Amino acid sequence: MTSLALINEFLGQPPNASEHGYQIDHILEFCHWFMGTLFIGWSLFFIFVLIRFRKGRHPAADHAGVRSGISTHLEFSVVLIEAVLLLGFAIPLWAKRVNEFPPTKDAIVVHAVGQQFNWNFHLPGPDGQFGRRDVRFVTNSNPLGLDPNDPAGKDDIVTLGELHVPVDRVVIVELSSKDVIHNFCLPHMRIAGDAIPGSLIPMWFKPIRAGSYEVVCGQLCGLGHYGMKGTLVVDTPEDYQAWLKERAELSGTQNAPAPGRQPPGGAPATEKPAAQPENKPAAPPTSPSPSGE
Ligand SMILES: [Cu+2]
Repeated sequence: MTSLALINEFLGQPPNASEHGYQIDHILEFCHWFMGTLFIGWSLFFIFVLIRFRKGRHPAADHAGVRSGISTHLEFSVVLIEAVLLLGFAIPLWAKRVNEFPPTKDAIVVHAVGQQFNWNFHLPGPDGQFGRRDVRFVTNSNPLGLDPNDPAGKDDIVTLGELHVPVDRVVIVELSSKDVIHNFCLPHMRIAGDAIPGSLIPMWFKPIRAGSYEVVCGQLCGLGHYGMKGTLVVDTPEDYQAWLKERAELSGTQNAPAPGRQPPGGAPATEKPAAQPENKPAAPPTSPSPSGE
């Protein structure tokens, strides 16, 4: 399926790194070829009509119009192809993404919280339980408002701008936002989802290639939107365990670890400033974290 990358590549689509991505690429590729063919076909037809029905040849209008059925057949074929694309490919693929979530016990579950203009990531730590979050506890050093009195949150891992996941494991990202609507977009994983204040919106993907990938905000969210980028590092299982261990040790020494540290064995990532703008969210940041994952 990688040989499909012709128009996609030409239009700047980055190489796919997720399990389901080739299906998205397949539809994009087909749609681009189909639309290109239609564009050329209709353009040629338009030019033909301009010449064929010019005033010099037809001084008086012909009110009977077209007598052949070719155009009807052509238009019906276009409608048919579009219906097959929509009903046969696009809707089933979408339904699969949103309805058929893999079981959380086999997945890496992560919370991604958008804020102007950064991505925060919250991992449950060794106990597998997300600590409670409350807007009352939000400070510069505790950007997600982790409750210091909740034992489940003691080992939680919070990072700014950089998320590590292991390769070949399903990742479920639960999205929310501290201020305005953002969009958590992973172009290489062919997936994106809105991050909305007060909501917890899940999305999932399975990375199949280790490497360092861009996380962007896909929703115009303010003046600094252009800079709202992060890094998704897809590690080998060994590197991932080493990173988890390092972060767990860090979270044992401080409640919310300073962001932007270079992980061992991780791919290079942009250093993010530790200081964040003081953000008093207008809405509660998220609903309480779901437990038991
Ligand atoms: Cu944003």
